[in-house]
Amino acid sequence: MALTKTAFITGVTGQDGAYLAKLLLDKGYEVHGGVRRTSDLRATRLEALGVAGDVRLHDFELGELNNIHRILKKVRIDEFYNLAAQSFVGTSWDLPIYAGDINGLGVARILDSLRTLSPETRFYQASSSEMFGRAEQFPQVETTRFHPRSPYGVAKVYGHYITVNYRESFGMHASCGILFNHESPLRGKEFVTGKITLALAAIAHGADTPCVLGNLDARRDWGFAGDYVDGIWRMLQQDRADDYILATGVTSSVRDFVGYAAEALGMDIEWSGEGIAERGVDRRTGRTVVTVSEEFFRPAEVERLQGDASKAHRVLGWTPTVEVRELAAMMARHDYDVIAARSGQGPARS
Ligand code: NAP
Ligand code: F7E
Repeated sequence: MALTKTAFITGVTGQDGAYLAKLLLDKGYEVHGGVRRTSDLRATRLEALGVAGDVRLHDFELGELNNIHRILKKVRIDEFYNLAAQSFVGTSWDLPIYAGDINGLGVARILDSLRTLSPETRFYQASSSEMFGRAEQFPQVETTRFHPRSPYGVAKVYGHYITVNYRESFGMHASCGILFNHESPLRGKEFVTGKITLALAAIAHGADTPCVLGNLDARRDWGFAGDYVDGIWRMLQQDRADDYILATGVTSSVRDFVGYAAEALGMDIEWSGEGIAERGVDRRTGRTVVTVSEEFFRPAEVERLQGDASKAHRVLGWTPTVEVRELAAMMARHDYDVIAARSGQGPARS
């Protein structure tokens, strides 16, 4: 009989942390997770997936080396997944030093602690397509040159290369997943997809406040978080550690995503105007659904991302199962149903 494997997830209260915890529990792992004392979400997403009582939670702040040491001395860990980060790109311009500390140096803290206290533990680092930034190659592959455009992206490049360096220097089983945007009903509402689906769902329920957005032309390769955590797990099951892109290969604009979410809620958006004068109106009701404000533009933008996950398909046998239109509909209907449940109404129309 196979022994139960033990996993530790930093960022277990986040979107990916919750999906990964569920996946590992379903596979029979003993799952431990790090939670910030300051976290007011604590187990909300774990509760949404029905696994809150099954994850062993530990106080964990990635800025504190002693927190990592304490965990490694207390728990024998087979697989360590580092998902914790200051993950919202927009905020990283306000917190550049913090983003560097947590997203960059935090990775070095874990790797060096593992090297000293638990060198056999397999390690996963949550690298990001934001590292490609102003990409010169389409679609992006693992070897595409990085040109990050935000303090978040710069810090993730450090986290990426320190992981590669510990693998090459000390033979550690340390892998990086370069993940393109992945979303779900559990996505934070500060990210553009969650912001759009919540605002449109509220409008479908009669709210008269439009969704105010920034750059509608930005293009992203959006996939479903549930698919991506399966790819993450597969990376740590390989004999040899390596780096892999996870992406759908399809790029869509923010404007496209609005259209897909609107369609799922029975709206039909007509766009008019340009720049900050652009707006989206629902043809069926004449209501303004989207307006644009400079407030949501970034000091430097990543205009377009599109990933090539051929290596993950070939080596890991990984394929995404949810395309962007379906993803937008899943999120919009979920938000519609949550609002309906709060106000005692029925479920979303299809
Ligand atoms: P998320 O929902 O924002 O979750 C981030 C997690 O990190 C939360 O659990 C948060 O805890 C925790 N955290 C933040 N600062 C911390 C600190 N100083 N110490 C300990 N924990 C801390 O992010 P996600 O979407 O699940 O993403 C997971 C990881 O993948 C992140 O590293 C992100 O940068 C990376 N990534 C995400 C995407 C994507 O599209 N989702 C794509 C590429 C890479 P609280 O609950 O206390 O805030
Ligand atoms: O922005 C544009 C914005 O904040 C997407 C994180 O998970 O994925 C995520 O980072 C695009 C950008 O995600 C609004 O300018 C327009 O071009 O949803 P986002 P992100 O910055 O791509 C990567 C891979 C990560 O690693 C990160 O952790 O949408 N946009 N208007 C807007 N974005 C926001 N948030 N709000 C707007 O109103």
